Amino acid sequence: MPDLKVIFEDKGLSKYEIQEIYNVIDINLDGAIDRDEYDKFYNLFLSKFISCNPNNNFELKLTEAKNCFMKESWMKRIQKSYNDNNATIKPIDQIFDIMDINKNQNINLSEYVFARKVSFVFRKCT
Ligand SMILES: [Ca+2]
Ligand SMILES: [Ca+2]
Repeated sequence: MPDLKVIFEDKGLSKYEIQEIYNVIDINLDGAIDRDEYDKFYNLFLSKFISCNPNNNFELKLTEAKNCFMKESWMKRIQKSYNDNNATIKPIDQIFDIMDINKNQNINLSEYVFARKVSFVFRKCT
């Protein structure tokens, strides 16, 4: 199994961001990442993030996020409601801005995982 801490540090994530990601991966909260936890994280988060990020620098620029998210059914639904109402603002720009917590015009893995986690929690509330 890859040493995620080393990989994440190499990709420029801070200790705090790495810890936040670990808290998501470590489902049983025993402080260690086992193969099952890693596989779940990979399938739910990492594989998607990597596929959105062809140059593998672990940061999605707006154009990369657009190319990726606009293919998703959830994004198409949001876009359709804006189109139906002749809105001039672009929802992808707003979503990108919300996901880009530190406003550096890139979405890193930590920001991506946080947004996915929050959207999942809200979906469970409804
Ligand atoms: Ca664990
Ligand atoms: Ca950012």
